Amino acid sequence: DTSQKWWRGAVIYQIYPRSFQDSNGDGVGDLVGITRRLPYVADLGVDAIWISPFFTSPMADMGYDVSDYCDVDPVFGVMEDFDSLVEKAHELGLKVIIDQVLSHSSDQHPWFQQSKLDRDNAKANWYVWADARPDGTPPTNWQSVFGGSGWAWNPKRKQYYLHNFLASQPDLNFHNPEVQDAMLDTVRFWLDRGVDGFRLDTANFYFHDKELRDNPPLAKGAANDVPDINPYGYQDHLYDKTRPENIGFLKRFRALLNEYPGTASIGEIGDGTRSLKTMAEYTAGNDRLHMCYSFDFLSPDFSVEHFRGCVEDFEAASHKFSDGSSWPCWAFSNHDVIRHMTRWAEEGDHDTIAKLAAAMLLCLKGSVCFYQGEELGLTEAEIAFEDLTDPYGINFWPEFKGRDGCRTPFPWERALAFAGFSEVKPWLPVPDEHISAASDTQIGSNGSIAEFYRDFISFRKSQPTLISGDISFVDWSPTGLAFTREGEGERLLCLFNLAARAQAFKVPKNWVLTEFSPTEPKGRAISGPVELPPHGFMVARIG
Ligand code: TEU
Repeated sequence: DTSQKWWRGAVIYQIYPRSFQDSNGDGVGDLVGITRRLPYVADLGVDAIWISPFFTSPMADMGYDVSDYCDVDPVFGVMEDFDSLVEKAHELGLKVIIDQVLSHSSDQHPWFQQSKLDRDNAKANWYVWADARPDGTPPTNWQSVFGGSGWAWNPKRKQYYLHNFLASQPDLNFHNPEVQDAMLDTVRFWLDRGVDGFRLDTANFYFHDKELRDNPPLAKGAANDVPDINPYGYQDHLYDKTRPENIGFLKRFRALLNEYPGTASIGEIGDGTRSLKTMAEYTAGNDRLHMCYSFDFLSPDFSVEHFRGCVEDFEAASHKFSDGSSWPCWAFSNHDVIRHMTRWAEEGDHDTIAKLAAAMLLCLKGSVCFYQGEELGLTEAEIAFEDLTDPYGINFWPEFKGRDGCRTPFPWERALAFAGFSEVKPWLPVPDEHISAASDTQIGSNGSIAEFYRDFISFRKSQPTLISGDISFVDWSPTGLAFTREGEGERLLCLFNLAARAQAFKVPKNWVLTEFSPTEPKGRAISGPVELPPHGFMVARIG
């Protein structure tokens, strides 16, 4: 049934609930606000929304620290608001994906509150507790992604507990089957409320090495997925994540989803140079995750070599772990990284680069996640130290400024206070340059970035080959990305000029090209070299 495979090739729009739309005048976005803005999202032509966590939370990590997995945090509304959101989304033909943070909870969660009391209470083994080494230091050298040791001391139990992120995000012990069951119960809770899928936060962090072996060092300069100043990046994470036991849990998770036909999952995989391999492995066959997404295209690297290398590595791994049917979900921006318009800022016209990036993402094989505001071409906001809320940024300031700069409120209407996000001063400022890019200045305006997103999304939808056709790269130039998409007796050529100067693509002798760029289908036959303007692109049919 193809309707149940909606996720394969889907365009998913990520909503960061704190910053989408405030409806009750407290300066923080909420579920009612999201529901109000769903028609805008549906009009973009996307298939699904992914909403970052809105569950009960002390918000130490802005909701990625959950203290009740089965309720809505008051700042975002009440359960009925979520039910209305799902109803409205479905009415508009949008699937709803929620963000499950199963790997760790908040330290305020009743499970942890009990677990930390002593070594033999009913929840004593629900988290990862271990004795100090003889000299009192933590049991392993494992680091926290957010800085410092991954272990925190609890004076009452006289033991350390593991936290891969903040100390207030203790790591749940998935070696304990009761924990797995409890987490799957929370998944079922939301399935019963009608959600269509899950984005699984840190899906490769569920298990740790039971023997508590130290991570070996990673060679300096080797690729890592955290800021360079962070010691976390200089370990080879063999033992604190991506453990073999994980697959067993993913299978249990998938079996549960299979009871609810038409649901889907996306695992977030941060695994350094191994991410692409892990993504392919976790989505191989039909009994694990549906899709995975890595940080590879969330990096500052905007080179042909990088894009090509990542896709080729993924495809190779996909053929190793399955018949080539592993499924990626690519993203250029999200709530954790500098917006790609700033990350990839280079010489050239802002709007042209924004459109080039959108076209590239939508021509790749796989599904796609957009992050709210990228359809407006938003850049990273500059946030003063005093306004920072992200502990990750506060820890590493000023070398790393944290994640607030991509989390600022969505600019809706240029003429309204706070761009229509809220009637009061929002939790983070709305930068001036975002106000002038507000959605009301772009929607309906010919040639705008937002209209381009809309056109290209519908173009992609009309071309099944762009969604699931095989991808293979064609040599062009160090700044020219060229690949073909092939399927169902059809072959498309996709060309992207990543350079700020024009360059020509020499069409191989035996190819006859018909240009069919999305916004103005020209249907014109091409002979001789294809001349692409600075940051230009083209999709053509190969005859
Ligand atoms: O992110 C996982 C993760 O590893 C990120 O911390 C990433 O390394 C970093 O942001 C890159 O700059 C997920 C969520 O997306 C993030 O918001 C949470 O803080 C984190 O998990 C902990 O739950």
